[in-house]
Amino acid sequence: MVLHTKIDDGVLLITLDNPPVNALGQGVRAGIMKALDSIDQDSSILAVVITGAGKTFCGGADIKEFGKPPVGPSLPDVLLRLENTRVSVVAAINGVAMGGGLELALSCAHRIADPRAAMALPEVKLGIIPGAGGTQRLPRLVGVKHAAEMITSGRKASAEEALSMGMIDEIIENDLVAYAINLAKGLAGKDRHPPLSAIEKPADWDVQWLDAFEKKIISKARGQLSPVKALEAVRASGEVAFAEGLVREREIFAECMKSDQREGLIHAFFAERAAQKAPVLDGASPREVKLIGILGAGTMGAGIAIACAASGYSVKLFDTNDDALRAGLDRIGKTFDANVAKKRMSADAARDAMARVSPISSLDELNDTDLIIEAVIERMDVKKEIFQALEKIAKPGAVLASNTSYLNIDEIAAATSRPQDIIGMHFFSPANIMRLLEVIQTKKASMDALATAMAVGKKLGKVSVLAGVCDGFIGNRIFKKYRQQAEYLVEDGALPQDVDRVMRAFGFAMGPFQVSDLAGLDIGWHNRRREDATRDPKERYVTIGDSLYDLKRLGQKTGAGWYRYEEGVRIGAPDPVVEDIILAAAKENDITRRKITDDEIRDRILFSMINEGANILEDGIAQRALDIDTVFINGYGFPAYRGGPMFYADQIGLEVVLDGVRRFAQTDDYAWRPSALLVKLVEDKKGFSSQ
Ligand code: 3H9
Repeated sequence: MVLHTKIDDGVLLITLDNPPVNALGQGVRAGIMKALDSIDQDSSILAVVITGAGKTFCGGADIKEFGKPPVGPSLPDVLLRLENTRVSVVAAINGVAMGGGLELALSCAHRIADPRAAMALPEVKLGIIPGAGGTQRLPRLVGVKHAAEMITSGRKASAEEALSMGMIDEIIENDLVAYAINLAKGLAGKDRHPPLSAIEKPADWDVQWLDAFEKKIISKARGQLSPVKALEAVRASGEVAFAEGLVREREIFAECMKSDQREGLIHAFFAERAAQKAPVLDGASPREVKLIGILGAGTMGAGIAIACAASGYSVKLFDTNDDALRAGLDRIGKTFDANVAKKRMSADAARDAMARVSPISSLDELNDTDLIIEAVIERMDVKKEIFQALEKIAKPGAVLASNTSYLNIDEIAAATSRPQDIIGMHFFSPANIMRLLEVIQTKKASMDALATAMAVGKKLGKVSVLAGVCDGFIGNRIFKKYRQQAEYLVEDGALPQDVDRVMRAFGFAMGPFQVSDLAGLDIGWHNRRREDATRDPKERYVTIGDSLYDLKRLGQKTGAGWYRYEEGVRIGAPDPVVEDIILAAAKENDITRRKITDDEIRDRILFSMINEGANILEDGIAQRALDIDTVFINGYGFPAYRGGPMFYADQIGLEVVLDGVRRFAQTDDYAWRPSALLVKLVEDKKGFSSQ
C-alpha cells in the first residue's frame, strides 16, 4: 500500500505512504488519481487533506523511474486534475516537501506546515527542472524573484521562511493533520480558493531583474545547464498564459531529462548514498558515541571540534601547548559567532554548541571519551607515541582515529595492543565546512569501529566514504596524479592560467594552480620532501614549485605564488616572473616547449586520474568506482554534473581513455602505465559501473 485514504465527516484524508520518502512513483500517482475520481463520484466528500506518513511529506518524483519508459498517469496530469478538483484541498506538510512533493502542495488550495517542515524545488541538482508545474505555480504564488532564486539554486526554505515568502499559509505547532482536517471541515461547502493557474502572471514581474539574474546564474552554474534552463521555464510564467507555460516547462524538462548532465547528477545522488553503506559493514553495529576527544587544537582539530559540537556531540579538546589550546578555542568561538551573524545558526544553538566544548590539559582526561580523533602534526614518530599513550588511557571499546592525510595507519595500529580500535578519519580542511570524510580501514580494524566512524560522519552531515590504507588514500592519491600532470603540462608548454582555464571550463570551481595558491605552496613542498626518500628515480620531477617556494611565493597568503595578487584581491594575475621560472625549468630539462591544446590539457589531467582510480580499485583501496566518484565530487570540486571521474570515463568510453593513456605513454612511459584493470575492462567491454 503506497497511499491510504479515509473519509472523516465529509473530509477525504489522503496519506502518502511510500517509504522511505513517499516518492511519487507510479503507484502513488495512480492512487491519487483514484482518490480524485472518488471525489467526483461521491458527493458526500466536501473537502480534502493530503499529508505524508512518517517524517516526510513527499520527496518528489521517484528518481528511480528516470530513464525508464514513463507509465501513466503522469505527475503533471495528476496535479492539473488536483488543482481543478471541485472541493478545497489542504496540503498538511508534515516534513520535507521536495520537487514534485512541493509541486503537489502548490496544486492544493491551502498549505499549512509543521515547524520542522522544509520546502524545495531541488530538481536542478539532478540536472532537470521542476516538471509538474513548479516553474509556473511558484512564481505566481511567491513572486518571480523568490521563485527564480529558489528554483535555480534548488535550496531548501524552512517552514518559517516559506511562511514569510507566502509559500505556505500557516505553521501549526501541534497535531498538524487534526488541524488540517478541521480547517478542511470549515471550508466544506464554501467556494474554493481560485487555483494558482488563475493568476495571470507573477505580481512582481520584472524583465530587467530577470536579465541581470540570468547573467549571475550563468556564471555561477559553471557549465551546468539545469539552472539556466530552469530560469528559462520560470520566464514563461510571465511571458505566456499558464497552460502554454506548462507546455514550455514540459519541453525543457524533457530536454534536460535526455542530457548527460542529468545522468551524471543522478549517478552522483545515488553514489553518495551508496558510498555511505559500504557492503563490508553490513551487519556491523556502530558503538554509541556521545563524548568525543580531539587531540590537537590547530586548524584541523578546531574545525573537527566545531563540526562535532555543532552536531550535538560533547567534545574534550586537548593540546600540549596552552597557547595553541587557547587559540583553538578562540577560533571555535569566532566561527560560531560568524555562523550566527550569517544566520546559519541561532544564537542559542551557538551558545549551546560552544558550551559542549571543554578544553582539557591532560591526556588522562580522555579516559571517558567514546571516540578520540587525533589531529596533530603529520609525523609517524609523534603519532605512534600518541596512540601508545591513548591505548592505555582510552576506555575499552573507545574508537581511536587518526586524521592523517597520508601516513600508514596500519603502522600506527601495529605499534599498539588494540589495533582493532584504530582507524583513520580523514577530514578535509576546513573540517567544519567540507563535506567529505574518508574513513580509513586499517588491516585489523573491527567492523564495529568502522561503522562507528561512518555513523558519526552521518551525524556530522558528512559524506563518508570507506577507503583502504595507502599513501593518500583515495582522494589524495588520485589528486597527486592530477597535480603532477598539471605541472608536466606547464613544463611542456602550457601556462598555469591555461591549465586553470581548461579545468574551470570542465566544471571545476578552481584550476589546480589556483587551488595551490589558496592552500599554500608550502603544503606541496612538504609533501615532496616527505616523498624524496622513496621517489622512484624514473619519475619525472618538476622543480617549478620548489623554485617558487624558495622565492617565498607561498600563494595568496604571501601575495604571490603561481599568480601575483594585488593588495586585497583574491583573483591572481599571471606573473612574468613565473613564466621565466617555467621557461628556465624547461630549458634545464631539455624540454622543447610546444603549443598544448585545451583537449590535451583536459585529457592528460583527467585520464591520469581515471587510470589511478582504476589502480585504486584493483588494489582494493576503494571498494567501488562510485566511492571514488563520491570522494572527488565532495572533496575536490569535481563537477557533480560529470558524475565523478569514473562515471565520466564510462560516459566517454573506457577505450577512449585507454587509447589516450597509451598515446601519452609514448613520451612518458613511467607516468602512463595503463592500469591492468582498465585494460581488462576494455577487453571485456565493461565499464567502471560494473565495479
Ligand atoms: C522531481 O520531483 C521531478 C518533478 O519536478 C517532475 C516530475 C514529472 N526518489 O537522502 P536519504 C531514497 S525530481 C526515489 O538518505 P534523508 C534515497 O535514495 C525529485 N528515491 O534520506 C535513499 O534510498 P536508500 C526531486 C529517493 O532522510 C532513501 O530514499 N526530489 C528519493 O537524509 C533515503 O534518502 C529530490 O531531489 C526520490 N525522490 O533525506 C529529493 N529521495 O535508503 C531528493 C530519496 O535505498 N531526496 N530517495 O539509499 C532528498 O533530498 C532526501 O532524500 C530527502 C530525505 C530530503 C527527501
